[in-house]
Amino acid sequence: MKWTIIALGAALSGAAYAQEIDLFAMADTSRDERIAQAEFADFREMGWDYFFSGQDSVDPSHAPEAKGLLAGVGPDSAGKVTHAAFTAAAPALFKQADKNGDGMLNRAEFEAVMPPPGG
Ligand SMILES: [Ca+2]
Repeated sequence: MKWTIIALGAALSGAAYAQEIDLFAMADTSRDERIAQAEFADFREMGWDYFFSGQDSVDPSHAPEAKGLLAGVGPDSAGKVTHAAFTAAAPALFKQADKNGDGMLNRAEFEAVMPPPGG
């Protein structure tokens, strides 16, 4: 798990050596070539753990490397994104990403919201 989180963080932050990391494959823990809502939620939590391990809230303006991960999560009155709000946003973000409405994300749907590094 630790190395998965490190690789994920590298990929999400666009590190040069992460160009070949397949985020879809990382998120697809059941290896069925589609992302269930629970897999999507787990993947997001891994991202939070990588960037903000142990933090209850973050200031998005101080975390440009995690911009994609925090997209779609509204900040609180202090301008911070809380972990609770981040987690709570997952079902709605999943639904938005599920363009064909089949309850799963295929590769194209997933990569539209979690673009591969450099892609
Ligand atoms: Ca779908």
